[in-house]
Amino acid sequence: MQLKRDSWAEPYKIKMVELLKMTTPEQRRKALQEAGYNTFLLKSEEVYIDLLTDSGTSAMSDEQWSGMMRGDEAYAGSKNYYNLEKAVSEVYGYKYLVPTHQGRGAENILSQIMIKPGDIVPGNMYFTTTRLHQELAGAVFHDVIIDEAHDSNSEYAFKGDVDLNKVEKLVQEYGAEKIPYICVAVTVNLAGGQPVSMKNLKELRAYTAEKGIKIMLDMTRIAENAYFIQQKEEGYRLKTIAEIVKEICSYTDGATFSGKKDALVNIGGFLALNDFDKFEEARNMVVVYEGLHTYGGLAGRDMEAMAIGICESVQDEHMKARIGQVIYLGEKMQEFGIPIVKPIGGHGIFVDAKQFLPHISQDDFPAQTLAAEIYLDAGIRTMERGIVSAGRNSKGENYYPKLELVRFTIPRRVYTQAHMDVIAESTARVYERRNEIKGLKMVYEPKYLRFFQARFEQL
Ligand code: PM9
Repeated sequence: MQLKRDSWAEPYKIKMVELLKMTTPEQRRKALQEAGYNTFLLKSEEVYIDLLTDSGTSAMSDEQWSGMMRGDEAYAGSKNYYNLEKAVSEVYGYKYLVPTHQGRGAENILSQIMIKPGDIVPGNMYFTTTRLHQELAGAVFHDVIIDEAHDSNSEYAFKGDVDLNKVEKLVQEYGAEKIPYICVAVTVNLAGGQPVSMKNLKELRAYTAEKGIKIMLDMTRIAENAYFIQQKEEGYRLKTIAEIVKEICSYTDGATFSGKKDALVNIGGFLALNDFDKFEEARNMVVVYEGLHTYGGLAGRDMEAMAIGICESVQDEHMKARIGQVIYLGEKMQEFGIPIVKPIGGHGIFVDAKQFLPHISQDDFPAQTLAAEIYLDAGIRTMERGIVSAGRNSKGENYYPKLELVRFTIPRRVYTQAHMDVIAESTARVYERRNEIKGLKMVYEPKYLRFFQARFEQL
């Protein structure tokens, strides 16, 4: 079911602009070759519309920029840390805060303080950095998301939900004592920005409380998840995003957060916990990897901007425009017949490369190929979210994810409706010539998180 359409006009006006460079097809072909057909290796200057990620790419508000000027750059006890602590406690309700330079800094610390070698960590679909930190700490990740999440055509409203039967099976097989926590992401990035329902979270809380298993939230895009609950879940239509966000957190024991998404900042993250002993461990560990526990790798000004961004992220009118823009692009693409993940998710449009390029086998990287072709057409940069991102298992074998996607990620408060039109039209042009497109072969593969730095050549 699609969300009801009404105006999503932006609740802000534009005060400053950044000029973009337009390139010729020849320039783009050369740039792509030099980048080894990996959009991560393009120079930003070579890109016209940058949909690589919504991470650290949003536009800050005038309030956030003025907060930057109030940076208290003391080594210890900066007032901006206390402002951030207050925002995290008031907006999310967590008791203890450990700031980190970004999300994966928090994932590293959480994994190290919670996981013992041989443990099992269930999660509602893997995320690249999250799973890697769990594995480096000695755990094996198990996907417990509902089956619908792996089907790009399923219209189920809450494709991020955890399948409790899958969790119960793991408990039966390994024992609850082998499961330090369940990692629940809101929204689920690699499923297409798909939300988790409050009903599912409540059920999971009841189940884990009985078994003595903790729930750790990946709350990187929690406000977007809250918007879908408000719009689609019975009983939440009259609740504010802020109320829903707080309720989600109330069913969990702690969270990792990349402030670079929801919180509208270019850098920043944190680990939040409710258990004092675990907080003590984390607070001690942060000084090894990030910096003192009152800055965690961040400048005072970055903490201030994040504190303000957290409050802006849960404003209803902001979220309505944010998701409204994503839906606008998704509907435009559907008008052109372009196969996308349904329903339209929170932070971008995920084009189904298996359906777009059915003649290219997964071993020839259809999503990587499609991201390269999209760049060639008009200089739009997207990201592969398929077999390259999925990487290899502990035996060195490739994972073969069911979803082979190209993510058109929309930075917050950055692009206009006309940009969305250009993106859809460019993608439609590539769709028209899809039968001429050939796959890629990987010629360089880094050991960790290969999608960032791998290089390819055309077949
Ligand atoms: N997500 C994204 O583009 C950044 C680069 S890809 C690794 O989607 C979730 C759900 C994320 C996420 C980053 C992180 C890590 C954790 N969880 O990038 O370290 O989407 O701040 O956060 C990216 P950091």
